Amino acid sequence: MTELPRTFVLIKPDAVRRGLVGEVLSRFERKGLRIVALKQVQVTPELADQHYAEHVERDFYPPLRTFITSGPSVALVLAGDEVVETVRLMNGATDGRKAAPGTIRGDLSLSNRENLVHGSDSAESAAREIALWFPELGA
Ligand code: RTP
Ligand code: MG
Repeated sequence: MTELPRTFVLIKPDAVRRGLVGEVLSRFERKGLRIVALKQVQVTPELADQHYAEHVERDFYPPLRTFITSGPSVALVLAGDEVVETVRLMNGATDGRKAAPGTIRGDLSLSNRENLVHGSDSAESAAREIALWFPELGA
């Protein structure tokens, strides 16, 4: 039997501050996705730089780094059929002001930066991010 695909999700510091961890987790659970791993993490600037390697040279990166290290986050690995695509659909567009109603960002965020959740954007990104955030899970 082949294993279900996995993705990496970060529930960002704004969601933790606003008491929305349960709301976000509940949406993924009710969808039928399985929580493979979950932990609270204080993101360091070094981990932020590794996670957002594709963005470190961008103008928006310095404030993004300040935000993502501003308090605890909750990191998780989810498994399910087409989980990478499903989580991206459920998260919604990057900018909460433009994200569709019914999505996590569309329902709960009004910000382009403080947008509550991260989801890996491809199977390759998921593999890289799971190895970075959950080395204890092994290869
Ligand atoms: P994520 O990586 O967090 O799942 O979000 P995404 O794919 O929808 O967006 P991405 O382009 O990868 O951007 C990563 C995160 O950077 C912040 N951001 N700020 N112009 C800005 O101020 C700006 N653009 C992006 C957001 O927190 C975004 O989720
Ligand atoms: Mg992204």
